[in-house]
Amino acid sequence: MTKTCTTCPYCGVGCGVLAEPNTAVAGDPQHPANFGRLCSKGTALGETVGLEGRLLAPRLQGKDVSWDQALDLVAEKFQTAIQEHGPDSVAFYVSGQLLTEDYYVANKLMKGFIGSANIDTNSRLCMASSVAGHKRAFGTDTVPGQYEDFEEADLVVLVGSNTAWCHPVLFRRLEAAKAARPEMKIVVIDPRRTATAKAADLHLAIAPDGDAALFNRLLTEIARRGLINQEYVDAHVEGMSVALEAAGTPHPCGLTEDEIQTFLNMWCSTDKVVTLYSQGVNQSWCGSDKVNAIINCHLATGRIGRVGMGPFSMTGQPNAMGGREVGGLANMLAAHLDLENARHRSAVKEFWAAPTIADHAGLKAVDLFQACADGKIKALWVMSTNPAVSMPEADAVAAAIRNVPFTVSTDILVDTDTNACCDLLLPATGWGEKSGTVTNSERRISRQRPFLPAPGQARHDWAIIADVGRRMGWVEAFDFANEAEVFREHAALSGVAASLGRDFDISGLADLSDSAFDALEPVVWPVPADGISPKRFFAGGGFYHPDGKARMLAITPPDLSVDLGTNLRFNTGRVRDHWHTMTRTGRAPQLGAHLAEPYLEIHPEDAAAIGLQEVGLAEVQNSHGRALLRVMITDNVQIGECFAPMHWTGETSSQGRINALVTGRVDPVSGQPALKGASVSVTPYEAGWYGFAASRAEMEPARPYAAVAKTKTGWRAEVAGHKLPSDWEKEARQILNLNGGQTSVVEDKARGLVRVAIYEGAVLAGVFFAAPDPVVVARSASIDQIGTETPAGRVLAGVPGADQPAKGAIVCACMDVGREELRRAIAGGATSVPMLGDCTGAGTNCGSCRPEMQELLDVTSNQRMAAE
Ligand SMILES: Nc1nc2c(c(=O)[nH]1)N[C@H]1C(S)=C(S)[C@@H](COP(=O)(O)OP(=O)(O)OC[C@H]3O[C@@H](n4cnc5c(=O)[nH]c(N)nc54)[C@H](O)[C@@H]3O)O[C@H]1N2
Ligand SMILES: Nc1nc2c(c(=O)[nH]1)N[C@H]1C(S)=C(S)[C@@H](COP(=O)(O)OP(=O)(O)OC[C@H]3O[C@@H](n4cnc5c(=O)[nH]c(N)nc54)[C@H](O)[C@@H]3O)O[C@H]1N2
Ligand code: SF4
Ligand SMILES: [Mo]
Repeated sequence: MTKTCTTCPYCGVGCGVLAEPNTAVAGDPQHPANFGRLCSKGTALGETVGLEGRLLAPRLQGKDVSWDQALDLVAEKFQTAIQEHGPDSVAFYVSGQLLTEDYYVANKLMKGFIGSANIDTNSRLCMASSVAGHKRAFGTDTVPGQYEDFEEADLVVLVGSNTAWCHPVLFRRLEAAKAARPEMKIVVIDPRRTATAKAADLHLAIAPDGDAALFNRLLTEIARRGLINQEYVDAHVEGMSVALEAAGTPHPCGLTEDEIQTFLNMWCSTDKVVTLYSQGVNQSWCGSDKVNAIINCHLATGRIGRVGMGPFSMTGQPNAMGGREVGGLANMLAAHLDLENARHRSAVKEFWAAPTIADHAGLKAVDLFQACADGKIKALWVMSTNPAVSMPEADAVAAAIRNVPFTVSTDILVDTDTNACCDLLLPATGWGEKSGTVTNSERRISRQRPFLPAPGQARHDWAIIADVGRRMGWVEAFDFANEAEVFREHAALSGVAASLGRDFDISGLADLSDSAFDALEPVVWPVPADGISPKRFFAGGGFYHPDGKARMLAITPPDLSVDLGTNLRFNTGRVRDHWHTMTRTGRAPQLGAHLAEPYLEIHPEDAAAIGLQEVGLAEVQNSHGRALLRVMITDNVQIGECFAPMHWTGETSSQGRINALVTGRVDPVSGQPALKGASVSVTPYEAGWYGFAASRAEMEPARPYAAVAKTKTGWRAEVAGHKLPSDWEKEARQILNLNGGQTSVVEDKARGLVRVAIYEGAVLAGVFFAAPDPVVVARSASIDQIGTETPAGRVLAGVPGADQPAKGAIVCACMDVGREELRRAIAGGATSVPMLGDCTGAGTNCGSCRPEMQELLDVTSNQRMAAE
C-alpha cells in the first residue's frame, strides 16, 4: 500500500509519520526530528481517525444547515457587529494546532481586513512568556538552536519540562545520546519528581516559581568565577551590569545550599550546556522573567547558537512555532514584524493590498474572554481549541462564551465542552485529511499530507476562513486556490520582512509550484531567496534590537513567602498518553488504559493531615470552582503542593475539569496565565459508595463522581455516589446504559457489596461492582470479558481466572503490557528494563514507559532489601 509522509499532529517535537489509507502508521525513518521513532500517542494515531463523534455538516443551534447558510450567517453577523460597534467588537480565538496556512488566512482576515488585532490563540496559554522573553533578549522571537544540540551537549538542564512524557521522542534521543556518552549529564528542575526527574542525574525539587532566583544565583556565580565571556558581551550584549546587580541580591528558591552548589558547579564547569524549558517556566505570573533569567546566563557566557549550547524553549503544540511565524498572537503582526512599528504595518498593509491594518494590540486570551463576559465582544469565532476546558477559570470562560451574542466554533467533533456553548458549529477536516505545513521546536517546517478523504461536508480550516473573507467583500484577497498558494503568499511576505531586517525569512520557498509544495522535504528556516541559511542563530551576535545587540535584563525574583494558610499550591500539567482535552487520544482505548481517571497527587503528610484515603476521592475547591479527583498519595510532590492533570472534560468526567480551579492571574509582560499557580483547599469527599463499570455501551459521566474512558470492548467508568440507591439493578442499568438483556445480581448486604452482570443472550454486555470503599476488582479482566460468553459466576467474582491473569493498569501502551504483568516478570527474575522488555515486550517500541518500568523494578528491589 502507498505510504504518505506526514507529520504527527501532537507535540512540538514534530515527528515524521508514514501513514497508510488503512490508518496503519509508523515513524518516518527519514525525518530528521525522529528518525523513525514515535511515542505512544504517535503510535496510536491510527486509532483516532475514525468517524465516530465527528462533526460532518455545519450545525446551527443543533440543526444541520448548508455551508452557504452557515458562512453567509458568519459574514453577516461579523459585519453587523463591526458596523455597529467597531472592529474591536469581534474576535477570533485560534490554536497552535491549526496549520500555518489556516493560521495565515485567519490572521490576514482579522488584522488586515477586519482591522482589529483581536485574534489571540491558545499559544497565549503556552508559549507567550517565551515569546516575550525572546523578544526582550534577542529583539526577535527566535529559538537559536537545533535538536542535535541536545545530543552534542555535555550538560542538559530541563527546567519545568516533563520531557519524558510531553516530548517523548526528544527525550529518547537524549537518552540514546547519554547511553553513548555516559559522561553527559541531565539535570531536571521541577517541584515534582516526574518520570523525567527519575531518569535524570540530578533532580532539583525547586520551590514553585523559584526558577528566577536560581538562575540569578547562577549568573552571580558565573561572574564570581570569572566565566563571563567578555569578548562576546562587549561585542554583542547590553545590560550586563544591571542584570548582575539585580542578580546579586539573593532570594530563596527552595533548594538547599548543597543542591545549589552542585548545580552551579555542573553549569559553570561545562561549556556545552543546553537549558531546555517548557511550561514550568512559561505558565507563571513571572514566566517572562524566568525566561530572561535563563537567557541571561547563556548570553553572559556566550553559550548560545553554538553546537551543543544555548537556551531552548520547547514548543508544545505541533504548530505553536508556525503560529508565531504568521503573527497569530494579538500583539504580533506577521512574519516576525512588529505591530507597534509603523513601517512594518504599512509594509504588510501594502503587501496584502488591505483596506486597513490593526494599529494597536488586540485582547490577549484572558482579557479576550473577560471582554466576552463584559458584553464587549459581539461575535466570536473559536477555531481548533477547547477554551471551556483549557482556559483558566474555565467555568467563567464557558459562561463568557455563552454571553457573546454570536459564537462560532470550527472543530472536528460535535461534542466538546466549547461547542456546547456555541451557536454555530463548522466541520473542519482533521489530521490525515488536511494538508499544509507545521513548524516544530527547532524551526523545522514539515508537511502534513492527507491520506484520507474529507468526511461528510468537512472543509479545510483555511478554506472556511477564506470563504468568509470573500463573503465579507474581500474577494481577491481571499481567493486562494489551494494551501500551496497560501503558503507561497506567506513565504513571499517573509521576504518583505527580511528586507525590513527581520529574521524569519522563507522567501526561498515563495516560488514553489504546487507539486514542489506537495513534495516539500522537512526544512529548517531561514530559507532566504539567496540560499544562504545558517542553522543556528546568534553565535556571532546579530541580534534584532536596533543596535544589533542582545539585552540582559535585571530580574527581580518573586517573593515566595506567600502564606497559603491551609490551602495547597495547585500545580497542573499533562499525562503521558493523553493530549489536552482528549478529543483525539480519548478515542484510542490503549491510551486511556495508562491513567483512566482524573486524579490528585498529594504528599503523604498532607494527605494524613487532611484525612485523605489512598484511592479515595478528594474535593478540591477555591473561589473559582470545584473538582472531585481520585487521590494518589505520593512523595513525588512536595509538602504543601498538589498536582492534577488538565485533560478531563465535561465529556469524560462529571467533576474533573480542573481548570475550573485555575487562576486567571497573568504575567504582566506576556499575558500568559499562571496555570500552575492556583491555590486550593482539599478535603475528603465522603462518598456513600464507590463503583466500577464496564459496558459495551457508551456511558455518561453523570453521577456525583464519574469518569468514563473508551476500552477495547466498549467503555469503562469509575463512579461514586452519595446516597445508596434503593434499587441497585436499576442503578447499574442506568450507569451501564443498557436497557435490555438479563441481569445477574449478587448482593452482600452485610458488607455493602453489589455486583451486577447484564447478558444479551449468552454474551456479557456490562458488569458493575459497587462497595462502601473504593472498589477492588481486576478492572482489565472485567473489560476483557465484555462481549465474551464468560459465565456470570466468573464475571461476578471480579478476579481474573487462572487462564486469564490480570494485566493491571497499562504501563506500556504500545505493546499493551500492564503493571501486574510486569510485576510477575519481576517476580520471575527480570532485574532490568531490557530484561523486562525481553520477557513482556514492554518498552520496546517508543520507550516512553521505561521510567515507569524502572520504578517498578526499584520498588521491588527496595522491598526485597527491606525483607532481607
Ligand atoms: N502527553 C502529552 N504531551 C504533550 C501534551 C499533552 O497534552 N500530552 N501537550 C503538548 C503541549 S501543548 C505542551 S505546551 C507541552 C508541555 O510540556 P511540559 O511543559 O513538559 O508539561 P507540563 O506537564 O505542563 O509541565 C511541566 C512541568 O512543570 C512543572 N512545574 C510547575 N511549576 C513549576 C515551577 O514553578 N518551576 C519549574 N521549574 N517547574 C514547574 C510541573 O511540575 C510539570 O512537571 O507538552 C506537549 N506534549
Ligand atoms: N491547567 C492547565 N491548563 C492548561 C495547560 C496546563 O498546563 N494546565 N496548558 C495550556 C496549553 S500549553 C495548551 S496548548 C492548551 C491546549 O488546550 P486546547 O487547545 O483547548 O486543547 P485541545 O484538546 O488540543 O483542543 C483542540 C480542539 O481542536 C479540535 N481539532 C483537532 N483538530 C482540528 C482541526 O484540524 N481543525 C479544527 N478546527 N479543530 C480541530 C479538537 O477536537 C479540540 O476540540 O491548554 C492550556 N491549558
Ligand atoms: S514525540 Fe510523540 S506526540 Fe510528539 S510529535 Fe513525536 S510521536 Fe507525536
Ligand atoms: Mo501548549
